Amino acid sequence: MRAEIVIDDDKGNGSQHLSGCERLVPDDEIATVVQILLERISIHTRGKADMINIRIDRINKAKICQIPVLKIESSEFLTIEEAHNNAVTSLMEFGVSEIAARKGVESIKNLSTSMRGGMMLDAITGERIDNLGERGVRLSHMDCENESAFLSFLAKSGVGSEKVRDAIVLASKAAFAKGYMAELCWSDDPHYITGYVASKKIYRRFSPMKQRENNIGGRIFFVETGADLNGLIDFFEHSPVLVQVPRE
Ligand code: WAQ
Ligand code: MG
Repeated sequence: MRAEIVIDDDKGNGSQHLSGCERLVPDDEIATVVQILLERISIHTRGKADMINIRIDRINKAKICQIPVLKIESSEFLTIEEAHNNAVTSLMEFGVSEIAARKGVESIKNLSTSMRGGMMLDAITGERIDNLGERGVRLSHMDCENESAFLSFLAKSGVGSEKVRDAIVLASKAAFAKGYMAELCWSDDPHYITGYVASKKIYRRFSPMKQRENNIGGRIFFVETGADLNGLIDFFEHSPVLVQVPRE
């Protein structure tokens, strides 16, 4: 089953989406995870939410794909500019052209308000290729296969928050898609300044990617030229995946 919680601060007309999270679990764990997600959301919003949506869907178990987690690396820089330049270098190492990588950074920097999803850019030209406007593409139907094994894998990699957990699950799912080349992200949370660049194999964290108190963040998915865009979006939005960590 898939349990999803979405919170809005405007009685649900959707314009001010605050946050959301989801889990893919067997039937008998639904009640427990809904409780966990509710607790998590009340910590995040400190009672600010006007509307909380809980949605539970049945997932066809046979359609669930088990995929490997990305390898985690972290690096810190003195300035945002230095972090951005190194993020661009990593994107180039992962097959993105310099022009496209720089356009990616600028596209997030130039947002006047955060999107709910991410933009898809051609990895060579840097042109935006989705037509999903201000919403962007939103990945869902993803979770880690084994929560405690996943958390100990994160701890061993020197990371640990819910934010990182979610970002690594998302980036690992994205990286498994046909036509995907790389991803660039930083958070819209005003207190969170670490971002990352991901490839098909690596999740590389960079800090600082933005100024503290800045509440604009975003995601860019760099796509191979000529990829099946609709297939890619369909995989992102609908294919259920569970992310596996290496065996001890
Ligand atoms: N699918 C696609 N894009 C999304 C999704 C989604 N499910 N959720 C958020 N986004 C986009 C959207 O444009 C947000 O504004 C932006 O990403 C940032 O979202 O290793 O917390 O949830 O220390 O604020 C990365 C670093 C944290 C973690 C990312 O993103 C680490 C984060 P946020
Ligand atoms: Mg956020």
